[in-house]
Amino acid sequence: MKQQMIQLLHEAEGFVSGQELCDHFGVSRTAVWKVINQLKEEGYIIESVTRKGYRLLEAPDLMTAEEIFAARGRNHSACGPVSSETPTNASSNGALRDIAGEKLKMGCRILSYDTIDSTNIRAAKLDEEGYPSGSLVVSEEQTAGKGRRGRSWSSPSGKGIFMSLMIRPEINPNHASMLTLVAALAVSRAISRVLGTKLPENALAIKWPNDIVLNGKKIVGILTEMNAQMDYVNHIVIGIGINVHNTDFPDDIKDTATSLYKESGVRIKRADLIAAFLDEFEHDYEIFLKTEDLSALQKEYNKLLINRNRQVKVLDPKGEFTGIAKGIDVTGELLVEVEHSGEKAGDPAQEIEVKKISSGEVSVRGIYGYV
Ligand code: BT5
Repeated sequence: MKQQMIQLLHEAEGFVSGQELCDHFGVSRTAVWKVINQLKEEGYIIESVTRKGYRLLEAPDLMTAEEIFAARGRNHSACGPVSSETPTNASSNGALRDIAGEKLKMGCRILSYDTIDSTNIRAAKLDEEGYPSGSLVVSEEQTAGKGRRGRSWSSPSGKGIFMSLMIRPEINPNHASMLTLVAALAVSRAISRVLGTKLPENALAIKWPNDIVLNGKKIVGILTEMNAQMDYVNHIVIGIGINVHNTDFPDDIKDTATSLYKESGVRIKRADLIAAFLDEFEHDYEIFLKTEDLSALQKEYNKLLINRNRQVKVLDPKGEFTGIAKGIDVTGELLVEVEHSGEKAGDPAQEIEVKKISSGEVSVRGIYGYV
């Protein structure tokens, strides 16, 4: 009843009468009043006026299923029903896979935690528990937030968005790493949508392959993990960490990390950003599934690419080298132009080799500073 009450209050244009709520839920006025009080305790600001009823003035900054669905409802009427924590379809045998042309429902189930080790670890279990593709895990805090290759992700309580989306795409496992780039694009668009003109123009950029930077500092990290056989994807988890309200950071990242609040001065509602991400990702994922490459998204990604036409250092285990990053190709590999001098000094015949960098093996650093 609480969940539906939140939904009703969000959807109402003005007041909802006490009688309407009693009739809707088939309960007494006292029962309605009790739930309203419970919501007030959780931070909802609800006005109650005799003979008019109840009106939601402000919802708290919670990342619950109710708040995320309410936020989606405001800009995306085609969103599915309010989620429950209970899986409805106990199938992990491939019957429920994401196929191009079918209606995809990202965020169709939302599991929301106060604290968790890592949302990626939890989301990886959803498949065998029978949750549908598109289920989302969110947490206020992570005690063991993961970065790539054993690194960690700073995840203090209430400061950020820590979320993981479990999907079952019907794609070749070799194409899965491109989904990190699809997600990066969707997060960038979602941030632009929510903060709009509050951000300076061109302040938001992508550092290939998985960081989003704002004014040259990292605000988003993405960790995509796959469970697959040689030719078959069981499931993929896309984990996204976004620094939202942070005002300070641990020493080791204080020079390279920032938050949406620090850069814009605006305190957004995290549910709004999650809702915008789900809309954007649903859209781009559908496009990606059609071709299993980035042909339709490459241009937009390259526009946002901070490394583009800049000198980068490629930390390849086979040997470091520097070159000029030119952008991604349709498979998401970064094209880096490397200049080879001619045999003799002063030889004008310089050769330019274009190396393709795939995200699994190497990392790319700017020559000066973090980006
Ligand atoms: C990433 O790794 O950037 C991927 C981070 C993914 C985090 C999300 S949160 C939800 C989901 N659940 C998880 O357990 N993980 C995902 P990588 O490119 O390896 O970057 C990690 C590095 O970024 C660290 O070694 C630090 O230097 C830096 N870092 C750590 N926390 C940060 C933060 N909050 N903001 C900016 N930089 C950070």
